[in-house]
Amino acid sequence: MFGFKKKSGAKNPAESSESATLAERLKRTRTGLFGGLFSRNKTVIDNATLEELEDRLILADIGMKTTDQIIQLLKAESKKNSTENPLEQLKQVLLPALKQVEKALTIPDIPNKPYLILVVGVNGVGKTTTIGKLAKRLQSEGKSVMLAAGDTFRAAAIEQLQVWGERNAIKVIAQSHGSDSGAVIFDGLKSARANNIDVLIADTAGRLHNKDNLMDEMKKIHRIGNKFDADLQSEVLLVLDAGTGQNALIQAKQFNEIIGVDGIVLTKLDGTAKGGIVFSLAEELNIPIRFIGVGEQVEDLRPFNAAEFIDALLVAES
Ligand SMILES: Nc1nc2c(ncn2[C@@H]2O[C@H](COP(=O)(O)OP(=O)(O)OP(=O)(O)O)[C@@H](O)[C@H]2O)c(=O)[nH]1
Ligand SMILES: [Mg+2]
Repeated sequence: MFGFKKKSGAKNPAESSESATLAERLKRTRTGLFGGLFSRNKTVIDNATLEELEDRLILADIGMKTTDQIIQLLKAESKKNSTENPLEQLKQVLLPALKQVEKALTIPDIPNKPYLILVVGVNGVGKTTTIGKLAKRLQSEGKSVMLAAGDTFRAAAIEQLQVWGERNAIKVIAQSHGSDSGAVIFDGLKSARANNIDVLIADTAGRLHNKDNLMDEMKKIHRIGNKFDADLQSEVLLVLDAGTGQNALIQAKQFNEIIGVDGIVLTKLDGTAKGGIVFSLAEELNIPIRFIGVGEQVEDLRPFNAAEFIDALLVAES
C-alpha cells in the first residue's frame, strides 16, 4: 500500500504490480469506448460503426462537443480512401487533440528557491496521494523536496501527510487543525528558502462548507506566494478524478477561472470507464496534463504521454 489513508485498496496484487502496462490499467475505458468495434482486417469505417462509436463516446461522458469533433474528423479521414486500418485512422484523429496538452512538469533551475507546487482540487480526488507520489518522483530526479500541510480543515489530513513524510524522510511543515492554511504555506516557503530546498509542494483543503468558501480560500492561498516573494515561481496543479466524468471538466473550469490552473493531474484512470474525459479536457481547456494516476502505488503516477495513452486505448482486443 502506498501509505496514505486506505479508503479503497488495490484490487488485486497483479493489478498493482509495477509491470502492469498502461493498456491493462485503461482496460475499462478502452472496452467501453472501442471494445469489439474495430478489427485489424477491416479497411473502412462504415456508418454503422460510426454511429455505434458516437453512442459510446457520449455514454462515456466525453461530451457532445468533443464527440461531434471526433466523429466529423473520422468521417473526413475515412473518405480519404486511405489504406490504413481503422485503428490507425482513429489514432490520426485522436492524437493531435491530446498531443497539445502533453507538456511535462519541469522544475526550472532558479536562484529564488523554492519552486512552489500548489496542489488543489475538490475533496477526495487524490490530492494528498498525488503529493506523495510526486515528492518521491522529484526526489528521484535529484530535487530536494519539502511539503506543507495546507489542508488544515480536516485534522486527519495533516496527520496523513506527517506520517507519510516521516516514513519517507521528507520534512512536512504543519500547524494545528483549524489554523490558517495560507499561514502554513507561508511558513513552508520560509523554511524551504532557509534550507535551500528546490521544491515546496503544498496540500490544500478540498472540503470546505461550500464551493464559495473553497474558492475564497483558494484565492487567499494563491496570493500567499506573491506575498512571500513577488518573483516566486510556481505551478498550480489541479487534481481531477477521472471517474467523475463531466464533473471533472466543470471543476477544471471553476478552478481555472478563480486561480488559473497551470497543469492537471488526472487520477484513478485505472478504476473507471470514463477515462475519455481526457479528450474533453484537452479540447475545451487546453491546459497541460502533467500526470495521470493509474493506481495507488508511487510508480502509478505517470507523466502524460499522448501517443502512449492513445496506443493503450486502441490495443486490439484478441
Ligand atoms: N485506484 C486509484 N486510486 C487512487 C488514485 N489516486 C488516488 N487514489 C485513492 O483515492 C483516495 C483518495 O485520495 P486522497 O489523496 O486522500 O484524496 P484527497 O484529494 O487528498 O482527499 P481530501 O483530502 O479528502 O480532499 C485514496 O484511497 C487514494 O489511494 C489512482 O490513481 N488510482
Ligand atoms: Mg487530502
